[in-house]
Amino acid sequence: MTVVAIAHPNIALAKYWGKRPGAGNIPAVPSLSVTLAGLTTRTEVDLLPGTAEDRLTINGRTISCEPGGKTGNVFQELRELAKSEARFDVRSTNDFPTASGLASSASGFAALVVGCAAALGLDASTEQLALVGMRGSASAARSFFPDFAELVPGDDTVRVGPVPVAAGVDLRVVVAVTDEGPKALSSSEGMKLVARTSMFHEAWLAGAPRIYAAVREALGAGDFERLGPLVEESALAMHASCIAAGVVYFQPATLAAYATVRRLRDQGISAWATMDAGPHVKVVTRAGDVVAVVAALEATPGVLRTLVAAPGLGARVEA
Ligand code: 2P0
Repeated sequence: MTVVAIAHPNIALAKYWGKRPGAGNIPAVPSLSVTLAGLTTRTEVDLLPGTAEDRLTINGRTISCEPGGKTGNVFQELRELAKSEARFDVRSTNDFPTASGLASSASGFAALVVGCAAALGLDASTEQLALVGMRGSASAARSFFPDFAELVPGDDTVRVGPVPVAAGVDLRVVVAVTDEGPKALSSSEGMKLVARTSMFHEAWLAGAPRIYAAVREALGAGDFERLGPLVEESALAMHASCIAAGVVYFQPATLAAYATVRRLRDQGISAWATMDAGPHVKVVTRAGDVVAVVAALEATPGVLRTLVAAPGLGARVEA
C-alpha cells in the first residue's frame, strides 16, 4: 500500500553553517528554526519487492540514490534500523521552488524518512527519525517538529527537538521569491569552500552558539523586539563569512528586498530579514504587520512574488 508523507521546509532563525569533521553530517554549530506551514513537500512511498535498487523522483525527475550518496545512505540506515532488505520507490513533489534556498532538502528528507519508516513499519521515535534525516541534510532534522525546533551538536551526541516558546508569539514569515530557478552552488559545497578559505569562518564558529542561545531565550520570553535583531545578525554573519570566500548567494533583488525591510523598520514596522543558501529574502514579522510587509516587498524591483507562512506542523504520514 502506498504511504503518503507530508513535510514543510524550515527557516533557521539561528543558522547552521559548517560541519564537524568526520562522518555523520553533524553540524559544527547549534541552530534553531521555524517550520513553515503552507509550503509543502508531498512524498509517496512504495516498497519494491524483488528489486536491487531504490528509486527516487523529485517533481517527476529521476534523482540518483546510489549507495554512498546522501539519499542512498538514508535509505540504507532505515533498512538497518528496520532489519529489512526492502527497496524503496519514492516520488516527491514540492509546491514551492526546489533547491533554490527555500529548504526543499529539509522538507524533502523529512518527508522521505517519515514515509519510508512508515512503509517499513519501523517503530522509532521522532528524535531517532530526525537524526536519520540529518544524514541526508542536517537542516532536515528540524522539519520533523512543529513550530520551532533546534539541532544542537554535543560532545558525543546530537540533540534535536522542539523549542519552548512563550504564548502569544504571533510570528510570521513572508518569503520574497526573487528567482524561480535552482541555485548554482549547493549548501554542502558552499560550506566546504567557506570552511577551507573564509578568513571569517573561525569567527562564525565562535560566535554562532551565542546567537543561538540568545534566539532561544528571546523566543522563550516571547520578546520579539530582542528576537528580530538576533535573527538578522545570524544571517548576516553567516553570509559575511560566505562572501569572504566568494560564496555569494545574494542577487540584486536580495539586496533590494533587504533595503525594503530596513525601510519598513524606519516606519515602525517590526520586520527582520534572513537569507539562506539562495537569493530569496525571508522576513520575520508579526501577524499584524504581514499586510504591510507583503505590500512593500511586492513593490520592490526584482521580487517576483511573496509567500506567507505561519509556524507549521512537523513531518507526518497522511491519515
Ligand atoms: C540552515 N542552511 O540552518 C542553514 C542556513 C542554509 C543556510 O541548512 O549539507 O541543505 O545537506 O546538511 O541542510 C542548508 O543546508 O545542508 C542549511 P546539508 P542543508 O538552515
